[in-house]
Amino acid sequence: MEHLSANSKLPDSVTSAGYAPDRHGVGIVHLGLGAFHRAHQAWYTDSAIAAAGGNWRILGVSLRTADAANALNLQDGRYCLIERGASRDTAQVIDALKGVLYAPEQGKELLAALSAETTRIVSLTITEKGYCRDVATGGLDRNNVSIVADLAGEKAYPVSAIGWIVKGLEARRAAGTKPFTVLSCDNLPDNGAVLRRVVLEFAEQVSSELRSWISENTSFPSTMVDRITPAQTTETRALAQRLCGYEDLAAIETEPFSQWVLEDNFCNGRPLWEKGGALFVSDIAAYETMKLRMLNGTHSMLAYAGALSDKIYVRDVMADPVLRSAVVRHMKVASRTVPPVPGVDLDSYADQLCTRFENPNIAHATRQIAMDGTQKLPQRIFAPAVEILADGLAGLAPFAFATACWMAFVVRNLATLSDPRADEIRSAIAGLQEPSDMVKAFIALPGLMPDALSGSAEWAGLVESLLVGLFDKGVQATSQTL
Ligand code: CS2
Repeated sequence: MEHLSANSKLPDSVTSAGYAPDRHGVGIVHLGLGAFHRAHQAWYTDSAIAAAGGNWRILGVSLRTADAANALNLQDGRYCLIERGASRDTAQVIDALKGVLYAPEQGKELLAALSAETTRIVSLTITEKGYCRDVATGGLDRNNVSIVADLAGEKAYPVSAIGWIVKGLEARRAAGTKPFTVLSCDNLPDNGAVLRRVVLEFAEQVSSELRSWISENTSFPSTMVDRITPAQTTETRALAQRLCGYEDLAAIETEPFSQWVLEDNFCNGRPLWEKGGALFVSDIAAYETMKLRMLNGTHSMLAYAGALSDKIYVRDVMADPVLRSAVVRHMKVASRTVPPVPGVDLDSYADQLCTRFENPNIAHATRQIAMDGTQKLPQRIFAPAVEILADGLAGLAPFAFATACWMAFVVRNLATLSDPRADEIRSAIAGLQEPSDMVKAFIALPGLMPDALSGSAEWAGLVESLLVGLFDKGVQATSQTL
């Protein structure tokens, strides 16, 4: 079977944005070319170029594995994005991606791309752990192995995304080239400020002049990104083949819903993403809080509760009446911590989230969401729990339930845990038998929980009684005690 490429003749049922890709140069370098970027920012960029033109195609960068680069380069950067609604699938071929560099082997090319005057934005989807933050300070983690290696200049080129951004900006400063905007598209509150801080702290280690130059000339807008996008599977590829008639190793499936809210603070121009439906606002904090606490917080809770009760996908969790009511309960209490969001009714938002989670055609694995709990729970679960606690104890139980489910999941999956703090957790938990000791050990993990929770006897007691329930009676019975 022939693979998808620039020359492919697509069936009428497959759409494309309709511009001539070769007439548009690259303006964006994107670090972290996973499924999410291909379903989200690349799709918006495709619409923006089609509607308003501009040299805004994307050069993708894979920092860790070569698979996406190999697949996409074979296909001239093209891939099929399949929108899976509850009742129908639609396919679109995306032309925004010019090609992909595999950073560990193409350092020279990547540095050239980051230095090029034509590169005006460097965007990132590197997941929470990619920011290499120190859990205690929120600044750069100087003990992170990639950061240590990059600061010591051990290799010819950086390994971390942060190291690459600073290297690119350093080269631009030296050459007298305007900086690029650095655009975080990860699920972190105030993601622009988080990124700015780690970049500046890294740059300070290079020289304080570089730090000041970045601080004065580069912008780091915050963004809220949303589109549920499962990891690619063999079924995704088979579906793409059926819909577009070509083999597509880079195909992605996603839901119809999509949202992108950005601060309009770009130091070197930007695509007209609003033509693709993005929303530019002066302050995105409320949107971010809503999404992180109502969507992602509930996602984490249902991922652990679901994995503990052998539910493979989010939709399977939603099909279980007890777990579905836990989902509704969690969203409701989380919504109490969300400030007013312009034009959004939080009850309708919650209803819409349930429909999205129930989508029968989205196979979003609970185990995918369950990864990296130590990186996700602080902003999704612990931050709103602190606000609820400040108002009295009522309403705290759903957050304690989510936390206990995470702990039970970790205990059950200790040997295979996928989390950057897995080794530390294993040594803290190993050999413990009593739930009370486990809860103490989890709470004692440095920097994991805010002091208001780690110092609260009520919180520890609530989490412990729920953890005992999970071990003794299981997820459903314990959830029903809330
Ligand atoms: C999920 C998110 O894996 C996870 O942790 O909660 O990836 C979620 O699907 C997206 O943020 C939806 O926009």
